[in-house]
Formats: sequence, structure tokens, C-alpha cells
Amino acid sequence: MFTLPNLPYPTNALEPFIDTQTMEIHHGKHHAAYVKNLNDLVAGKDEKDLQELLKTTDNPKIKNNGGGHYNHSLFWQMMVPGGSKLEGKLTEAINSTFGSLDGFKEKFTAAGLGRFGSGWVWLAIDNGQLKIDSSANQDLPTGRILLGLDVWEHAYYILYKWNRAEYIKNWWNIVNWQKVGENYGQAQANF
Ligand code: MN3
Repeated sequence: MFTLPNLPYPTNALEPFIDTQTMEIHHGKHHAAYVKNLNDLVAGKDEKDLQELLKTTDNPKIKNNGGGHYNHSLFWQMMVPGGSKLEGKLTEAINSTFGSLDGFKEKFTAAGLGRFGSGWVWLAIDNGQLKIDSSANQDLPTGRILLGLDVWEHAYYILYKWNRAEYIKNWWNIVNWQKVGENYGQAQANF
């Protein structure tokens, strides 16, 4: 049985960058629907089976709803009210791969704007190498996810309307870099 995780903060905590109504609908309706659909599709499975399920399924409904559950569960944790600071080993890796944090943000933003229609933009680590990737719908990137941004219209349309660029620009204020750094540490340990 898959369950909708609680948000690690109240629905109004990411204001003014992400509005309360968007969080209520995004978490309470969209993510909840992925969880419900997934349970209807694969009775008897639970969280520990999810990654394997996503890797092996060729059922598009399982891929979409399972990916939706997986990606959103990570996404909520990658944000924190007020944001947090990038430090530690990931700083060096970002600087050496992208020149600087600003250089990284620029390329990540471009990938988010370049994703046509619904999807995600990612910072992932693949064979020890940091990379920016983008995926359609609820597909996962290759490698291990360190940071992800939902660029589906449901993630920003109430507050930002058509303006995905403004959404991405403001989103940097609430990125939980501490969590991203932890993800990096875990990926290094398991590499
Ligand atoms: Mn979403």
C-alpha cells in the first residue's frame, strides 16, 4: 500500500514563492491521485517496491502514476521555507562541473524552460558525474536524483499563469540545498 507523505511544512510555508492554493491542490489532489491510482494498479506493493517497479514496468499507467508518486515525494523535500544554503562537497562538484552556482542555475533554468509541455528538470549524478537533465511527464532521469523541479503547469499556473520563467526564478529562494547536499553525500557513499 502506497501512502501520500505529509508535507514537511504547512501549505502556506512557501509563500510568497509558491502560493497556498497551489500547494493544497498539488499535494492534496495531484499527488494524492497518483497514490490512489497506483494502489488501484498494483495492489499488494508498497514504497520499497517502487523503484524496481518503475524500472521494470512497461505499463504506461504504472509509469505515470508511480513516477508521479516518486517524483513528488522527493520534490516536497527539496524545498524548505526560506531556502537553505549550499555548502560542503556538493559546492565543489557544482563549481567544477558548471563553473559556479550561478552557472548551474542558468543551465538548469534553461533546461526547465526548454521542456515543452509537462515534465521535470533535474540535477542528477550519473557514473559519478553531475548532469542537468529534463524528462517528460513523470519520467525519471537516468542516474540518481539530487534536485528536481516540477515544470508541469499545475505546479505554477495559479500564481504565475504562463510565466514559467518567473516561477523558476522565484523557486531558487526556497530550494533546500541542505537536502540536495545530503542526497549528494548518499550518492557518493553508494557509488
Ligand atoms: Mn506536479
